[in-house]
Amino acid sequence: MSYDSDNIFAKILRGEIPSEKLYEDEDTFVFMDIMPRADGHCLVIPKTPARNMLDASDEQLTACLRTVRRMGHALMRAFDAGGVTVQQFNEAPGGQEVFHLHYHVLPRHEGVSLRP
Ligand code: DGP
Repeated sequence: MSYDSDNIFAKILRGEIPSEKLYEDEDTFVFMDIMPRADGHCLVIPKTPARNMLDASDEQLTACLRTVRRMGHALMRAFDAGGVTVQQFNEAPGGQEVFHLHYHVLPRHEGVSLRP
């Protein structure tokens, strides 16, 4: 499967549609999920094209996971959370809806379920 640069996250990266930015560095961009399943639910994406994890380079995966870890620490502090859930989906049968690699980062509290 190939990368389609018309996907929503590519448009967010190009500034064509707005997003609530939390963080960025040279390689990655982080913004709030439009349908949050927990307070603080954000998405970490690479700035360069990758359809999903199966299509990504080692460098893209390393950069994303470094930022995922950074956001995990920051969100735990900001939301006084006890843990963090990281989710990532590959291709439609795997649950992927937007075809630009992304990691969901969700702060979690004891006894609190994710919203549907
Ligand atoms: P998935 O590919 O299954 O991980 O789902 C895509 C996620 O992206 C879903 O949690 C909702 C979020 N999303 C979809 N469109 C937008 C958008 O335009 N802006 C933002 N911030 N998030 C979006």
